[in-house]
Amino acid sequence: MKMNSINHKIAARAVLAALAMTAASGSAHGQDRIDGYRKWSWGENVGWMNWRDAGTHGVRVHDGFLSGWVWAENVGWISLGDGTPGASGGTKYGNASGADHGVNVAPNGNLAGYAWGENIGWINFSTFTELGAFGKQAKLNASTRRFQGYAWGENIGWINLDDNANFVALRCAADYNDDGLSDILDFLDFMQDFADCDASAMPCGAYGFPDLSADGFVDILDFLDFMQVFADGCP
Ligand SMILES: [Ca+2]
Ligand SMILES: [Ca+2]
Repeated sequence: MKMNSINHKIAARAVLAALAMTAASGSAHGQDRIDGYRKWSWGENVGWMNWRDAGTHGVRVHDGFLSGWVWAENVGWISLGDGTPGASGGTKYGNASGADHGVNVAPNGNLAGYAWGENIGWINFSTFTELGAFGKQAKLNASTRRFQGYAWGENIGWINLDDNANFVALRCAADYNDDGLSDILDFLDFMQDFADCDASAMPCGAYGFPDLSADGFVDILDFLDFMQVFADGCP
């Protein structure tokens, strides 16, 4: 174990009391991946779209924006953003030019901005003006941890995030090893990555993201975050 990480851990313990409420509330998550079973949207003219399986380039949900690639079986790759938004101090995509395009997530969950399909052009996620009156704007529902509503592709029409059987949901954080179950193996696999990764860059370890708090190192706060999500379980 490196000295600086030991210092990190000592420092973390010192501030633990002050941060315990934050950790317990589960509000310190950095980024979420897409669930292994609930990863599909439907394009009326382009068929199924997989939000998850581009490996390390799969879709990620950050605080305030999305990143990564969707694979559409009939029209290829769609970029939701490169993960480094350039507007508002790096907290959102400006969408004023193609160089800083991407999908933003408002505090109320409404999506906005543009995705780019290599074969299909722009996809507009800012559908509140047209669909807000019906509650069908594209959005991320924080309570159900799934996407809902509709986006609009300039060349492909409506993209449906609203189907009740096939939709895109955030991975349950308690399922650390991503096998669809929340059980003791997740605890053990988290502990292994926790021990292996320390101050390493993410992804690290067998399952990639023991730095739940996304603060750049793996310490007691991540352990507490994981204990909380593990206790919360999966739906
Ligand atoms: Ca599991
Ligand atoms: Ca951390």
